[in-house]
Amino acid sequence: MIHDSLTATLAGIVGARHVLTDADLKAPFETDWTRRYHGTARLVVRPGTTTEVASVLRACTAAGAPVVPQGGNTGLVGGGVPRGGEVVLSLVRLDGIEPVDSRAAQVTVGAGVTLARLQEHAREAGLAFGVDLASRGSATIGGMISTNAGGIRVLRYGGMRAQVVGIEAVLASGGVLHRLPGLTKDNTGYDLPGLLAGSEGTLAVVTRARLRLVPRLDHRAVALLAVADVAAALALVARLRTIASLEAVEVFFREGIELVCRHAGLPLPFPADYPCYVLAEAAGRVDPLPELAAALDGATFEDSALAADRAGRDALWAYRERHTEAINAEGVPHKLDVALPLDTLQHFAEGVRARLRETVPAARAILFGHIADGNLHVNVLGLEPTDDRATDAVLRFVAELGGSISAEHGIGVAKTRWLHLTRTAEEVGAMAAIKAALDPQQVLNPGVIFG
Ligand code: 2HG
Ligand code: ZN
Repeated sequence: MIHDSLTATLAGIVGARHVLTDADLKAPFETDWTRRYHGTARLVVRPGTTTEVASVLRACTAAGAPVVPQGGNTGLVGGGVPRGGEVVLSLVRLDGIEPVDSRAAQVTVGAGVTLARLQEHAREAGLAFGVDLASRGSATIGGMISTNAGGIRVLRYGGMRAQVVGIEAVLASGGVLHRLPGLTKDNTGYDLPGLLAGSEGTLAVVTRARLRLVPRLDHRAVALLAVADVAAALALVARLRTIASLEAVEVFFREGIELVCRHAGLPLPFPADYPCYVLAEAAGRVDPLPELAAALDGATFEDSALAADRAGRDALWAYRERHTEAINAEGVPHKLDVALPLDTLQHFAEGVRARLRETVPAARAILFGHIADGNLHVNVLGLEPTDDRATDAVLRFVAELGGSISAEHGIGVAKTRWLHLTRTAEEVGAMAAIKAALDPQQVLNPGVIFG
């Protein structure tokens, strides 16, 4: 129902059926995946072209209406859902995908293309995309760039920023930044695609991207290893780093695997249970299993399982990838996504549980993550959504150890209060100056990163 002049203007731009004002229709865009963050949107607008995005932003800026850009709504820090009264700008209709440029090993895709679709598109061309993560079916490329998503292959290919060769993005003014030529070498001033990657929708709205592709590696092998603790897991990481085919090394713990098994109805992988588990994947043009097995030969671990066939690999990955959904099924989690220097990781993994016990005895912590990147996901259950004591205790501990309060999920609205712990006043000031220059009226994602 068209009830105000902004609604009418936007309907004129994108068509009335792409402006959602009914509560039922807006609802899926208003709550994040964890259910912790939600707010009522003034309306949801779904443009279908870059020109429409530009017109929408121009209209919202003219009306002084704040805008929350949204991709697949798989973010975990509240940065993609309204806080209350904003326009939600959904990019999912920008789902065009161009043919793969095989000579350059690049492809240009719309912001609304899902990761799974991009992966399939690259695969058909004999190539692959370097980033992979569990929410591949819903996460969109625009959102992944805006949050500089990481995932399970960062150790081999880097995060999302490293895949971006060019970008098309719209400023709050409606101006379009168009850098899509796919030039591998382009040293002409500031790296705007690099700046927009990880800016969490606060500087511009990504509409299209030119992405780097990598060779498709069809032969894969996965090892699941039970170990005594994080120190033992890191000793395995050191061995695994010596093989060229290494693609992922993940970690999880007893309480996480028990929860996953209960939730998903899976058997425990080994006859006994263990404090800590490492999952490693190798991928190559020839079977990497011998190389993976050789790297582990003589290593210290309690038990192991290897799989090279698809079903076996998927079965081992399920223990890791189903953590997020299993935790969500237990309650509304407080999600902390931290990075630590590797030589502090053992101390952190032990100490964080002790700190939580002291600060909030009711809290239940489940840790897992990307061990080779020093990236642990600390999920805390058993707290009211507004209870920040666990977040405060954990993030202060991270800062003491020289880590980062967000490795890959971003600051969103969830971590703004703690940004100063690991970014200096000069750094935050420089970021705020860039924000003020590109979005002087604070239209784009207000409240995100800076609070
Ligand atoms: C993952 O690594 C994602 O699976 C989600 O980053 C982490 O649920 C989480 O905390
Ligand atoms: Zn992760």
